[in-house]
Amino acid sequence: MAIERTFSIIKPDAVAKNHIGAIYNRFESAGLKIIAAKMVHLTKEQAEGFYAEHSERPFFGALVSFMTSGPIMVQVLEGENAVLANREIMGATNPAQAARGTLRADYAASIDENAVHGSDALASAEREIAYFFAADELCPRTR
Ligand code: RTP
Ligand code: MG
Repeated sequence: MAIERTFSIIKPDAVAKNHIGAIYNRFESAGLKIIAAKMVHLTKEQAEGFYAEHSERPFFGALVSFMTSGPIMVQVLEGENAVLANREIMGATNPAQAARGTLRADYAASIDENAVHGSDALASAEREIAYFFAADELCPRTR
């Protein structure tokens, strides 16, 4: 098993509903370690840059508007197969299709306001981590 790092966001809906602690508990219970974290309120430019791959999609404007509607928590998770492990903890993009016990089944109201983001591959994880964190802000565990 490979130790990986992935990038995670607790989106404005879940922050507003006070679910930060419950969501961190899911990560830690699954063996993922939080090695960097901060709260930020994205500007329009920051949200557009982060989701640039979706800029031609019909939902892009709504996505940017939602992601700038309030503060978010951004974090780096480290652990065995962290990219896929976090995607499994999150559940499907549309909470109506998310498996029972996943974050989106439990905390997301709709496909537009779906509680969490997680990198979908190692390459996007590297890019997304670097978008929000300087290298010296990561605190790998030594114990
Ligand atoms: P995320 O990037 O936020 O972790 O979500 P994801 O990989 O599961 O989904 P992705 O395809 O990357 O889409 C990014 C976000 O855009 C919104 N979306 N809306 N209305 C729609 O059809 C639609 N499709 C996607 C969702 O908020 C999704 O999380
Ligand atoms: Mg995605």
